[in-house]
Amino acid sequence: MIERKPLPYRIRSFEDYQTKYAHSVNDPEGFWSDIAESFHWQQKWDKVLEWDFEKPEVKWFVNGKLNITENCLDRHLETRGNKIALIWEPNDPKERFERLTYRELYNRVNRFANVLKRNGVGKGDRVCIYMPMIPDLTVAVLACARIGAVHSVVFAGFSSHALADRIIDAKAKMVITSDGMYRGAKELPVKRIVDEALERCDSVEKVVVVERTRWAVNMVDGRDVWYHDEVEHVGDDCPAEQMDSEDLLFILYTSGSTGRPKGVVHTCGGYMVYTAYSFLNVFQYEESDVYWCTADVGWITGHSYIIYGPLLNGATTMMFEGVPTYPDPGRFWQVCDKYGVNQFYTAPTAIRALMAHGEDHVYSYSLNSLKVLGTVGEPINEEAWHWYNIHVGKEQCPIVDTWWQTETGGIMISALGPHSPNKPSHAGLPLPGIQPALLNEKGEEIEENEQEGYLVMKFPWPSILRTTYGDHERCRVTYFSHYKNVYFTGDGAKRDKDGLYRIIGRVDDVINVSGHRFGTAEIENAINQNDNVVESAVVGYPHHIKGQGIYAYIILKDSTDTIENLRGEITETCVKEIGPIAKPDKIQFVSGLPKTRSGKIMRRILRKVAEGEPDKLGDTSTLLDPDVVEEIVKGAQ
Ligand code: 7RM
Repeated sequence: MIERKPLPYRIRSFEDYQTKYAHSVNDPEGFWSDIAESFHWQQKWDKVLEWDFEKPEVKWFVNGKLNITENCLDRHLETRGNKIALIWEPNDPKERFERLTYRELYNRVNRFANVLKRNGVGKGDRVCIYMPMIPDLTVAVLACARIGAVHSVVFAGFSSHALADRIIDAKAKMVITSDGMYRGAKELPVKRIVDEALERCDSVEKVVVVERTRWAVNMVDGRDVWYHDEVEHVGDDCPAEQMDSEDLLFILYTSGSTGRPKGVVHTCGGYMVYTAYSFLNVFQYEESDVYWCTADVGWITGHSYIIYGPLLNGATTMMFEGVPTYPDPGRFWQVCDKYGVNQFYTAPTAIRALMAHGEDHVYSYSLNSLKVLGTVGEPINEEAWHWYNIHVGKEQCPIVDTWWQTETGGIMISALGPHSPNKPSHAGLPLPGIQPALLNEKGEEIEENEQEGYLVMKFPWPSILRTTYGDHERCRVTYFSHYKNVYFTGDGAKRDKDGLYRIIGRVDDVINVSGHRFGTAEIENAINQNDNVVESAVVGYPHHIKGQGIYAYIILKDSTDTIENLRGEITETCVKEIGPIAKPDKIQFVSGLPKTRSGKIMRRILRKVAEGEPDKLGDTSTLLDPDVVEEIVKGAQ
């Protein structure tokens, strides 16, 4: 067997971390070019970095040519051809699981890529992928990357309306989907949702349908094709398209503080280098390990740490179709034992949900294979951190609390396995190459520790977003205009005496429900679609499982319907406009909203009421109608 080269970017100790961190700040270009050298480039870059946060414009590995799938697949064939690349665990534990070697995955990606071409997709075309967590989802993503098509994966929990919005914004030429899907005890008519969405989408010419549930579905003549029919007509090999380092790799929609989700754009070279580097170091993956991230590929975590990061390192990565509590709350741990999982990466909301079911479900399994535990998506409270550490990790596994965003492409602040400090509820230190800072209200940097401020990044890293699709100005305004010459994260954070970061949460109108981001304006828009609604205001409030819950204050039109009916109708409107994940947890009908004289809703007041602290409303003297506050406090749930 040909020897597998040790990866040059592995960090092996805290001392190593400190040396590399210093190097990354003193000579960022030298630091990143050393790492980038270990990938396969069809043509080397001329320049490591060009950047200007004013415009904003960031270019990494300028004029470098590559294809990320050659780095995920082709280059492993010689040394890892028979190694398992992907393990798939179905929703139903009684259904057969799947394992694909690197060679098998390579073959499937090539054939899928040829099906895309056969159906008119080429370099630069946008392809929307709306699918359950099955191996073909990963194959479809990589097939797009293989031919240079830009993938836009939409989480299959989004409604047909939300899907249509995303297809229209990206002007997608094709949709890849499945007949149906299973998720826990639920079944979802995926293809029907696509059909509904496409009533509004002119750009889509073809729909490729992958079989999952074998349900009868409607196939539109000339538009819809079955994958299993198409694949009969294509060859086994598909050459990897040559991509410029800065060509688009994918778009992923995420919510911001305005009503419309934005298409975060990532490009080929920088995203490849950063996801590979961060995966290896945060999880301290070793060659024969089995790694499992429980996220859905529909979110950035799935893109970077189910697909790209692991495969770039030749790792064995798992995909799980189901949910943590099906058929029982021991499912995660049963699956860990079944495959001997070494690194396990999940969300605090899942940990809290399982915590509520008690430790017995954990104790039924050995969990002896676990080495590193990870969390992502929201702050992890200390209670959940300790539960995870004691009952799952048996106090033997470092917990990597990974802070990052759709926009950052990869993990920014986190422990590196056991090699850097690990403290409950603290993400910890920045990875080498990442230069965070805290700013005060005036935008001045806070140099001291034990201080709190707005979290920003002072220097670009390879997987920083490049733009928001079709609207560069929006990217500039959202991330680069609040404070000069930095990237603004939208989060508040605190630094402890040792410089470890603790993320406090969003400082904008974004709420984080079970690790899913929503703009309050986005949910308000949905609620306002209901004919009975005059106006609404949405805020987040602390929720014991979801982290934050959705609290909606709603002004109704005169109606003969009962309040309970209206409550149900409005909830249904949210499901229709966004999806079941956007259902309000609490709805309070009010006669007015607290507004300033200029007509702005004072959310601070609504937040305090929702948090159950009506005695801490602060100054209400600038309100147009102070009486309305009294009514709201009285009517609060
Ligand atoms: C990866 C992801 C991003 C927002 C981010 C934070 C919050 C994420 C953590 C966290 C505290 C963490 N992308 N967030 N990770 N807060 N500790 N470890 O979640 O774009 O969907 O969300 O999530 O507020 O800005 S995301």
